[in-house]
Amino acid sequence: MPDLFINGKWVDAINDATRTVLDPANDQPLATVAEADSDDVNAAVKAAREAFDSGPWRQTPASERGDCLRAVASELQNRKSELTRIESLDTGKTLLEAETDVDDITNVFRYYADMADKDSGRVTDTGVPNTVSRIVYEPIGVCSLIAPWNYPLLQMSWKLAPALAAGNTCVIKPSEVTPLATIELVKIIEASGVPAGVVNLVLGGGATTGAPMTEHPDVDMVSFTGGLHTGKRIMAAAAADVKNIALELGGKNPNVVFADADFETAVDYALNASFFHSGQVCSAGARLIIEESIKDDFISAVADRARKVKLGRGQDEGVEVGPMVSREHREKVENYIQTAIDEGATLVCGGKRPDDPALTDGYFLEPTIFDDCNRDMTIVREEVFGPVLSVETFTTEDEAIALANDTEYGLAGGVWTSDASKAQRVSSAMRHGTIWINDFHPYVPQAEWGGFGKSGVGRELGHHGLDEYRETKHIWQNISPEPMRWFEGKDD
Ligand code: TXE
Repeated sequence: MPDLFINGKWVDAINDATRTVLDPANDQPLATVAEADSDDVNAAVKAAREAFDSGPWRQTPASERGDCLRAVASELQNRKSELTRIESLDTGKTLLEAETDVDDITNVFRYYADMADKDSGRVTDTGVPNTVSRIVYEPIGVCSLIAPWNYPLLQMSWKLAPALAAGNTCVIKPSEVTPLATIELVKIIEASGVPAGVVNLVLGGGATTGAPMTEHPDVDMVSFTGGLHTGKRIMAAAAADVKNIALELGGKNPNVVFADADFETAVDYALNASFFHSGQVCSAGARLIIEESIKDDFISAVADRARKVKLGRGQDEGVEVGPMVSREHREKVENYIQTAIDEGATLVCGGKRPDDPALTDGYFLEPTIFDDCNRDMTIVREEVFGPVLSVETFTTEDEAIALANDTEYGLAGGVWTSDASKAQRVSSAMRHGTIWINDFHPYVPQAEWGGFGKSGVGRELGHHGLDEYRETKHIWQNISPEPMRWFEGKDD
C-alpha cells in the first residue's frame, strides 16, 4: 500500500523512490516505504493550503474538531497493542516503553480535544465609550510538523493534536529512521472524520523532504523537535518568510543530588534518568551533579546497577533497554565516549558494545559512566543522546546551582534533597524549562514542556502548546460611529 497521504489519498512518491527501514535490534529490513522529495512536499503543501483557505476545517465548530481528536484517542486505545509493537520494532524501545507512549499520546489527544472549545477569546473593557473590543484566536494556517526518531508517535502527537484543535492544516514528517507508527497514526486520523487535505503525510530525509517543508512560501508555521544543529538551519529557513516557529532542540540536563537525599531512591532514579531508552531522551539526566561527601558510594551503587541492566530486543520478555536507534547514531555516541577518555574522564563502567553474541548485529551499547568530569570536557557540554552519564561534584549549594546552569541548553533538570526549603531555593535558581524535585522524567499534557537557552523556542503541551498554533486577533467596533473631525479647523 502506498504510504504518503496527500489530499486525502494514499499515494507513492512522485519519483517512485523508496527507503528501507531497518530493525535496530538486528540490522535487518523491517519495511520499505516511499521516499518523498520536494515535488511531493509541494503537492502536500498545496493540499494543505487549499484545505486551509477554502476547506471546512477551520470553520468547523471547535467542539466538532474536538470530537475528531476524541475519536483518534479512542482508536489509539483500540489499536494499542499493534501500535506498541510497531513503535517498539521501529525504534528499538521496549514494549513497555512503547505502550506507555501510546497511553501518553492518547491523553494528549484527549486533552486537546477538551481544550478545543474551552477558550474562544475574551472581551476587554477599553475605557472608550461606545466601543466593543474582542480578543479572538484563529488558526495560523499551514503548519509543517517535523518529528525526530526517539519518540516518533509522541513527538508528532504533541504537535498534531493542538495544531488540529486550533483549526490548522498540516504537512507532517516523521524521522526517516522511524516512520512506521506515524503512518498508522495518519490512518487513524483519516478514519476520525478529519477532512481531506487537513493532514498530509510525507516521508523522507531531512535535506530532501524536511528542508522544503521549512522553505515553502505557503507554509505559515514550522514546529520541529530534533537536534540543535538542524534547529538552527530551520530557524534560518523560516526567517526568509518570517514563518512562526516552535523548536525543541534537546538538552544537557543536570541531575543534582545532595547528600541529604534518600540514597537508595536517588540512585534508582539516577539510573533511570540517564539510561532509560538508552539515554536517547531529550530530558535525559546525563549530567550527575553530586555532593562530594557521598560521591564514591553513590557512583559505585549506580555503576553496580548499570552493569546489570538487561539489554536486548525491545520485544523480548525481561529486556530493560533496547538497542540504539541506528548504526550511525551509535557510532556518534561511541565517538563521544572515545573523546571523553581522551580528554581525561575516568571510565567507571560500560563504554563498549555488549559481549553477548546474540546482540552483535543490533546497535547495542552498554550503560556507561564517566567520573572526574568537568565543564571543559565535550561530554559535559554537548548532548550525547546515548547511555552515557558524566559525573561532576560540588560542596556548596551555590556551587551545585552554578554547575546545573553551566550549559547552553536549559530543557530540564532534577534536584534531590530531603530539605524542602533547599529544594525550592535550588529549583527556583535552575534555568531550565522543567524541574523535578525528588523525581525525574514525568510529564503530563496539562503542563508546558520546552526549554530555556538553546533548548528551543516556544512550549509544547499545556495552554501554551495550543497558543503556538493560534494567531491572536483584536476586533474593535465603534458601535456609535460619527465623524471624529480630527482635521477640522486645520484649513487655512
Ligand atoms: O536529528 P535531526 P538527528 C539530537 C541528538 C542527536 C542529534 C542529531 O543530540 O544526536 O540531535 O540527531 C529532520 N530541515 N536529537 O541527526 O537532524 C529529520 O529528517 C528540516 C534531540 O537524527 O535533528 C528528522 O525528521 N528537517 C532530539 C528530524 O529533522 C530536517 C531528538 C530530526 O532530525 C532537516 C532527536 C532540515 N534541514 C535528536 N534535517 C530531541 N530534541 O528530543 C533533518 N531534518
